[in-house]
Amino acid sequence: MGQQAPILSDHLHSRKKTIMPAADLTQVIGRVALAGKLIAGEIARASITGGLGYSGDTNVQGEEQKKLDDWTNQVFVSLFENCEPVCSLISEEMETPRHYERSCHSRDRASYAILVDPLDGSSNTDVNGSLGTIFSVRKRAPRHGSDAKDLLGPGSQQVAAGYVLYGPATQLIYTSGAGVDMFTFDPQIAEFVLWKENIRMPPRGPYYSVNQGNITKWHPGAQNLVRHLTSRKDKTTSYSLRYCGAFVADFHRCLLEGGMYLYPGEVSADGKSKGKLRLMYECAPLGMVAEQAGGRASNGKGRTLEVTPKEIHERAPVYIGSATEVAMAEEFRAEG
Ligand code: FDP
Repeated sequence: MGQQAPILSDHLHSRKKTIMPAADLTQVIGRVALAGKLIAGEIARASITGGLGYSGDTNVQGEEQKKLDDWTNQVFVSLFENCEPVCSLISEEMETPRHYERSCHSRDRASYAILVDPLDGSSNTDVNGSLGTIFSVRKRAPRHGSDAKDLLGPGSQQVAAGYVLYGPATQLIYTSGAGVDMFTFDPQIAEFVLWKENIRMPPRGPYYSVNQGNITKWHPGAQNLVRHLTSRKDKTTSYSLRYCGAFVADFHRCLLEGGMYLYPGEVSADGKSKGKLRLMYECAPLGMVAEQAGGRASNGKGRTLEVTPKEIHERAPVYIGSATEVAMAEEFRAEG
């Protein structure tokens, strides 16, 4: 038998140079991993337990909720109820933050907020497509209240971020400022096992991922960018389209094989360009992962991690992936 790769908890205990102290990191990522295991199990069985389809409710963004959106959100609500030092949970599925007063620390130990999209790509639930969970961790200000005011800073303030991908295998990817590490869930031992350490994203890639059916709704810069990527004049304009419909799954391909995921702003009747993805718990966390792996994330005009949100559910356009393709997107965006 060869040498066994470390399991997630052993790996976390041994981490040095991360932004969060190892003890806090271990607790928070450990809880996310537990959520990932529970969610992976529920998704796998949902078609035989009646767990698919719509719940009949709408979320804070006015989108129809799937039963699994609600179920996965409840997993985070209950798992973080007793997870010192996390004292606030912000979720795509909840209008206001959930505050756990007893987990607040003010003097001896930092407290944190976790921001999540519990089920990314939920249009894929009923067709057995890839899904994800995205998370971001931010340190709370020393005298914070139960609201989220102190958390409305740029994504560069994140102290950890990552995602769980529910595909043919369940994988957990995280960063806490010391590179990006990737774990695969081994159902035989019910543990996440280290697969790749300090992943580097290729500086350019062969793929772009976008809902191209929306092309006529985008601003001209994004339309021209996609025309350029597919103009097939030479190697640098001959990209292949891959689109899963789940940000996590499409980003994961960029991380491993290079390329770019984009969700440009759609131009509304009043001439304003509005994104779909949420800045604080979708774009910023994957932006941190991208940068830690040598890639980039931009809103088309500048670095995603420098955008200061005005509210927790704010949306943003996003161009994320290999440095070459994101720089190209910014050039086209600058022209229109
Ligand atoms: P979903 O609404 O299904 O949760 O951010 C949400 C997201 O999925 C991304 O995961 C995905 O890439 C995108 O929206 C899909 O949107 P379109 O249906 O417009 O392609």
